[in-house]
Amino acid sequence: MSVTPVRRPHRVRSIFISDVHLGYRGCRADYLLHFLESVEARNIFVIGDLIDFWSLRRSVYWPASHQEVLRTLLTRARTGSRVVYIPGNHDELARDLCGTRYGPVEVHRDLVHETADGRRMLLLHGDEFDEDVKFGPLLKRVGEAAYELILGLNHGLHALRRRFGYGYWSLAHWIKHQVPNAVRYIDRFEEAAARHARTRGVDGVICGHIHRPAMREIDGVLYCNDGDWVESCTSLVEDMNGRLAILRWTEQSEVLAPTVEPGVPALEPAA
Ligand SMILES: [Mn+2]
Repeated sequence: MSVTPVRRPHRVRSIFISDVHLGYRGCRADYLLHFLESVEARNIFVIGDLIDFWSLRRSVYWPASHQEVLRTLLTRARTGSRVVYIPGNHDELARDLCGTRYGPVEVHRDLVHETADGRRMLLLHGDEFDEDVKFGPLLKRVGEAAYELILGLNHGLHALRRRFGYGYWSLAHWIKHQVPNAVRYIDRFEEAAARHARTRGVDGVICGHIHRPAMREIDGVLYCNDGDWVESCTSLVEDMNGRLAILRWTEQSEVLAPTVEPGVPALEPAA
């Protein structure tokens, strides 16, 4: 009997993922599963919107790959990784569990993580800042409707691109960069997050929520957003020396950031 050889995984200190949106049609569980198989991490931080209960309430969608993501995370927690779950707004039902454990998984409202090089990073989902960036209810509703539409288009476009052999490309991501209002929203969100980190006296913040991966310094605070697994297919990783980077993981994998830190994390094959 032949066994398919598995490439040895990369080894990192921590991975930070958020906005997986299991139960939502646009979730790229396939890329995420491949990422989780390829990377061995001491710490796995899941920073909100792991399960999209909003979408599940509208229609139940739960393919095997979505179940597999949960199974993989639980298996990692049982086999030596520290797995921390910080629920977001789409899975706020789970916020009742904050401060307790779900089996081998720690559940927190937010958490300070110290990197290998001693930086204290505040981990939270990011919907905490919705009030700071609000544009009013009408614009918010229009924005949400447009967003749904864009994700729908993105899904179709991706299927088409795949058929013709092109790699993943995010329409929603592209549009967010084109629309000035969206860009202003992103700026306001990032600034609010950095302000909050400063008042908490930490060196930086790691969040998700806006599906916009980023790593930049804002007034002396390191703002990191690990992105999402609907559009960007990104995670933040910390290497053994505490260096942080944003990885995109689709057919092609690439380092999107750092833009403020020298070097890229050393992705060492596991021994
Ligand atoms: Mn969210």
